[in-house]
Amino acid sequence: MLRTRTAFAAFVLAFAVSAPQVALRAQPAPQAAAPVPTPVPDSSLAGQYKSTDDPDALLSFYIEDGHLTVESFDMVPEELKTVSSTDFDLTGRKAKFHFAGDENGEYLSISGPSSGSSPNPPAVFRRIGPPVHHLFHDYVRTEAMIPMRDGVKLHIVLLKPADIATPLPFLIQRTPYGCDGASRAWFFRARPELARDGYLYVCGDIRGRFKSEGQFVMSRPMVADHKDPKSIDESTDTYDTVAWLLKNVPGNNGRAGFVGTSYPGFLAMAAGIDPHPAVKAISPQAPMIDVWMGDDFFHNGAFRQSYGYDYVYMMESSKEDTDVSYGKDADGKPVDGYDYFLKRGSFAQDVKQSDKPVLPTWKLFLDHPAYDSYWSSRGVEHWLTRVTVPTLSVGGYYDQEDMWGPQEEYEKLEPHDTSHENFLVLGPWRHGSWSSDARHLGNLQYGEPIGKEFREQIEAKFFAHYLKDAPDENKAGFDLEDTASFETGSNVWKRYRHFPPTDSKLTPLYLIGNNGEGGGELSWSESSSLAKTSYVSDPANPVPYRHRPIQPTYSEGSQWYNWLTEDQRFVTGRKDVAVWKLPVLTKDLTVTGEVIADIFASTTGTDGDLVVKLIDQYPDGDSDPAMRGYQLMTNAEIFRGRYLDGFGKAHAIKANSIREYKFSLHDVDHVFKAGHTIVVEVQSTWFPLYDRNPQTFVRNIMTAKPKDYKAETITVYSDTRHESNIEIPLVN
Ligand code: PG9
Repeated sequence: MLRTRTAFAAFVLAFAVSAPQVALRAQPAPQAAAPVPTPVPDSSLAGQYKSTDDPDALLSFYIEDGHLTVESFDMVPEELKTVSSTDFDLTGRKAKFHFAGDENGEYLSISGPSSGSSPNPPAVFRRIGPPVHHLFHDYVRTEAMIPMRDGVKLHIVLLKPADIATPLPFLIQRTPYGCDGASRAWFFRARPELARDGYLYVCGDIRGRFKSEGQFVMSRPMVADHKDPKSIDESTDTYDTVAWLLKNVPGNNGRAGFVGTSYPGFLAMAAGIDPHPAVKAISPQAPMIDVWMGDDFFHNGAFRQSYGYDYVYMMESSKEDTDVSYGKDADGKPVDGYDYFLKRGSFAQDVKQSDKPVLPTWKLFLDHPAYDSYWSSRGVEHWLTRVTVPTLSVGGYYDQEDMWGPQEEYEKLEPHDTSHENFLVLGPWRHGSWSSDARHLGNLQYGEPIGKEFREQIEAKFFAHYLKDAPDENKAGFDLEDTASFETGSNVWKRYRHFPPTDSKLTPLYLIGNNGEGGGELSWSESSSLAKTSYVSDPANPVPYRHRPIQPTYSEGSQWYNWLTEDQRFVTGRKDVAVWKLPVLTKDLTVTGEVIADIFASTTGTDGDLVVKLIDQYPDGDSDPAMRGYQLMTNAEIFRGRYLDGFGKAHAIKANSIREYKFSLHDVDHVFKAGHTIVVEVQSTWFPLYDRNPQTFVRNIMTAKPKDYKAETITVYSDTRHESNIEIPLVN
């Protein structure tokens, strides 16, 4: 799920990492009971203030109607409560502003809400000039229940700018996460550029969620015939929503666009399948396209246990979102998710120990572990046979939930793109983090606010170009030919006429074993002699997928969001992780396109998983102290062995037979710099994100018994008949 980050929230989050650069005066002691006259704020406090840690964090303060007021690019003006001549509260958000001076001039500190028992340290801002006033349209909020073709009514919130007289297009987001909070302030916070451009913004609750009637069905399958008046799916609900809006909302220009991230991204894509003729542009962002193949719930047949458990608990316990907890240990500390899921066992056991009944999607996981019609009917890729409307797919190279969806969507549509209306934007973002202005993701530095750049230069122009009657000059310039990608390592935006670009060539990088344990070398040439590498994978001691302790996925303080960028050294030394390394690079290596793992392996068991990771290892003397020796994954994926002969049905692997595991590690656009090293790691557990494979074949892996979980030896081969390698899309 996407949690939108506002610039303001970003300051509050930033407090955790930013040490204040000036000593702050103690806060004035609270006044005794007698009412104290509220001081009138001093106009000398007015100004634009910039964070000392984040060059993109700017706040403006000024006096309006006798009150100190704050605004920013994405924060509508808000009146502050005066506490004293130097202290002001933003009550709703529990933030406190304290103005003070030092030898260099005035500064401002902000204290955010405390997290847990420790208060956040204040962020420090310095005055850089007079206040800046931004344009905020006067969005008026109304609600409606819209009848669908089967009589079910769906709830929408409409935000209509009262200060724009010309007809406007609709910009629609449909969501399972609730529209009650949709307001002018929320729109500017979530999508400031689009809010400023002026749209008839519609937020719609989908069936069975929040204020909408009907039944919620997780990633609802598409129906075959959209003409049948009785059958419904997300595409028909979209169609009916547009038809109603055109008729019932005055001041529209007859055009509609859809935007959404993740589940709402899937819903935006559904708007493009047999679309209403008024739909003129869609931007599915991090859409889940197939939750079994490569998005939220399974990857290549491996079940995402912690995510599948947590997300379904959140969504299906009630019509609204329900929090997940892993409980507390004997010392009152939150239980580590690694221990929690290890103790609970197979997914069937996991669900049995839940305080909820078997929720519908848990039942789907339990009864349909393989890719049968229940899952393929949910696969949106099977419907992508035509570019019906201009489509802007957006995805993150570090998306921890739906990395596969946008890449698959673009690739499926591309052969049908005769009118050049299939566009792709990829960047080193986590799930939906193009909504943030940050210049980094975890420890990965971009050097520029790439989310903002994408929103201003591509997204806003895309919608203005296809939806507005007369886009203003700025917005007329939608000039994306096909793909924009932010290349990491070099940290530059690249534009391509097609992705992957034609000059990138898949080049094998061979895993040369060392006839023993642990791994070996990588080489651009094949192995001339037999070499193999073995490790023992024990389901009783699985490799953690991220640093422990592991919090519930969406809980406060959860480290879920950036796990794909974590330094892999925390597992590299384990005996059940095999490691191959290339000698230190003497020149930059640009890699753009899809990476493919092609591994020949055997197991002493009759089932098993293979996880393959491609890693950029930074030099020990890197100029950024945080990155010295850092092992940054650029690509990674898992494959469940029981599906080597097809995803539709599980088959046992013959013990000790050599099998070829060939699967995609997804797209990348990265420069491995001179002085860095390329590393490949292979392991057979990635827990608890992926359930443990018992390594003994059982018909339904969800109900495996404790006795089925066995330690087994995995061997990776490198010889003339079994050339284990990673195919790298080399550009130079
Ligand atoms: N990744 C979330 C999701 C989408 C679809 C199905 C299940 C989960 C989301 O962020 O919406």
